[in-house]
Amino acid sequence: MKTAYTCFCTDVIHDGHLNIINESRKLGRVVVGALSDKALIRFNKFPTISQEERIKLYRSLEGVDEVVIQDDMMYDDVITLVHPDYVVHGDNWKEGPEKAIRDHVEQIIKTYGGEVVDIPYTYNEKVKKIDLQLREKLAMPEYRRKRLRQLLEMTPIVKAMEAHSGLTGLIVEKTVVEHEGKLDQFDAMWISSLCDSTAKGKPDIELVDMTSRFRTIDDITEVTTKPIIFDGDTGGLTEHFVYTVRSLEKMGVSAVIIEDKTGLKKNSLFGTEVEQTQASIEDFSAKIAAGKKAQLTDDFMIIARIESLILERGMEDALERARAFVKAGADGIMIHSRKKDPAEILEFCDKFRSEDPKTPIVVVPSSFNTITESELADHGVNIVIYANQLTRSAFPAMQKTAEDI
Ligand code: SPV
Ligand code: MG
Repeated sequence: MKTAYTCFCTDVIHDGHLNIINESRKLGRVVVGALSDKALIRFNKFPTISQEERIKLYRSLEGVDEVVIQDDMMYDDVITLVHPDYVVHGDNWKEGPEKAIRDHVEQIIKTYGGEVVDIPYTYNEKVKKIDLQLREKLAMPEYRRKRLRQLLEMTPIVKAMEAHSGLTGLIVEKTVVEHEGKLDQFDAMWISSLCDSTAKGKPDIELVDMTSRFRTIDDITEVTTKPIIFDGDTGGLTEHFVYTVRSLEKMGVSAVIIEDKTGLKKNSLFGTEVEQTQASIEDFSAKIAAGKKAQLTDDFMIIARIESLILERGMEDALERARAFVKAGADGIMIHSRKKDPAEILEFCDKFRSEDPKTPIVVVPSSFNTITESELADHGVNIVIYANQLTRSAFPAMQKTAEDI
């Protein structure tokens, strides 16, 4: 008997999936692959039920003979395991980034006489409604908020891209590319103070107030589902920060990063070219502790950003602060640098990791931009933030268009 294989990456079964099973039954024994959590995330589909629940769901479907886990979104592992005569899929994978997967599968199974079978994609009102309901579920504050912690558990490195408007939020939400034979995407959004200020034509000096920053979050959450890391600048007065924490939690933001500066904050990339003052370890620790005490959910994260390398205060100062801020309750440490060479960042990560194997490390490779995500992950980095690239690329393009016209 021949084997027909189909891969499901859904939490809800609709007419389209049932149609694929029926068509597969006509070809032979039906094996369904459940795409693993890890692969789903890379594929821009965040699971709302567990991998085990998905397997149970697929097993319960009439006409399914076997369910296997598919860990590789390019199908290499399951093709070796199942050796299917047919790989059945909706014909929507003939276009867009998924075409890379189809081409790859076809190339491998052709070598032993296997065939790809494209079934006309089912898109009726019921399917549309289910799609929409799943998206809404991911967008709701209680789901969105916990997603960053879930991602930290499930993926080797979380990739966040800046967003400062509904439109840039949509770009981060929807961008999926094929790279070296795999699909890739961003996991989260960074609401950068620099970009939020720049979009308003203002300097990055905590001049754009929290009410306005929250409005930006609102614009973004209305049209996206991905988790949000908020650039909280210095966090302001501790008495204000405790309110900010609760407001961010309520909006479904997953984390706030606050930097250990005091007085008039300027953008870190100015370094020592402008006057900037680092907060004392005691004062900043007290701010973190107050924020942790104020938060209502266990999901929310307060991440402490250390400016010692930016302000040339040395590695030991950075490490001493990291220890103190974790002790004060920080859920993560962001270490920043404006050097082109990543050496000092990697040295910090290695030293911090040798004493603290767990606390997430965040980096922003704007200056040290030749390093790769996997190199950073090898040094213990958990979150990489592309902090201002959309703004930096859009601004000269708009200026040039204005000049041309
Ligand atoms: C931001 O994006 O506003 C940041 C990161 O704080 S940086 O611009 O590198 O300081
Ligand atoms: Mg900032």
